Amino acid sequence: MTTSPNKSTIDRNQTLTAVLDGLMRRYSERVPDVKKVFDAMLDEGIIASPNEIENDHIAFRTMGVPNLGLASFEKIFLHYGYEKRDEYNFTEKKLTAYWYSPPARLGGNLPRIFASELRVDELSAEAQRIIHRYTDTVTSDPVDVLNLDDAAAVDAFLHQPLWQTPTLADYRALLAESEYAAWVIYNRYYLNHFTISVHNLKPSYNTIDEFVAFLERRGFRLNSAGGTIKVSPDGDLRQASTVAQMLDAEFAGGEVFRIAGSYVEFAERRVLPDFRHLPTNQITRAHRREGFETGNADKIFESTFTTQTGR
Ligand code: OOG
Ligand code: NI
Repeated sequence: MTTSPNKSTIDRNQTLTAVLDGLMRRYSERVPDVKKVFDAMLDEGIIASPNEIENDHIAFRTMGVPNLGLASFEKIFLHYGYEKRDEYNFTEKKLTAYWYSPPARLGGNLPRIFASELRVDELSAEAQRIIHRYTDTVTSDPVDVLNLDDAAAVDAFLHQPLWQTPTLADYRALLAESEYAAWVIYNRYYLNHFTISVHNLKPSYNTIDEFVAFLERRGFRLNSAGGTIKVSPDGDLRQASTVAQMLDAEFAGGEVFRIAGSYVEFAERRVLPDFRHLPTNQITRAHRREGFETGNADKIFESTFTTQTGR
């Protein structure tokens, strides 16, 4: 008996890698801070090439309506072998999120996925009407007719309009009630952020405090909601993020308005107490704090909110 992977597993690995590369490419084009962070890290001698950076996780936002939302979106990454893990609830923001662990078969160093969904039925009748005006044109789950083994098709799907371009009036009405709703109605499945694993950088930059100090010295504007560094109650997941890039967005009828796009996140996952005796060169992802933290995430969402972008 051989245990070598069958052809379809190899194909899926390649498709997943191509899909992730496509997401990163378009995201880097849209978010100048990505290159600016890489350039600052190169200039400081933290890295010799951006390829050395470990991507801790990527994040997506969805509208919780029939045929869309997490139930539809997650099918893409479950197909490539991601596994659905813990649920997180954000009562005030009316959001549900899950994280997905990457398939171990590729060495286990692929990004985790954090995906969230707006509980549209908890919004005001007016906001629900606005959202449904766009999303009701999606009358069957678009992922069901997508060939998930075709990387180019998946890449196109993730970057295509799922519904009509909103009017500026609708965008503003949503913004007043749910900044998340406004973000998704315009940005859809565009990558919301990627995340630099700070703990795997070289000493003097491998804690979030040191890395944030470096970013601030270099003039990056960081999300201050709940404090610049968000710390989980166990102390082992520490996160910070930039304030979202502003984009000149064209709305239906040609009106242009500056809106929040995507941002960059930084995460330090500390070694779990049981493994702190291990020598550094034996530490892998399995020895570090896993998953996410509701209290941290609640504030990181605000990286795209007017309270941060308008500071
Ligand atoms: C996600 C915010 C939460 C994290 O790492 O906890 C998050 C978002 O802004 O969509 O990224
Ligand atoms: Ni994140």
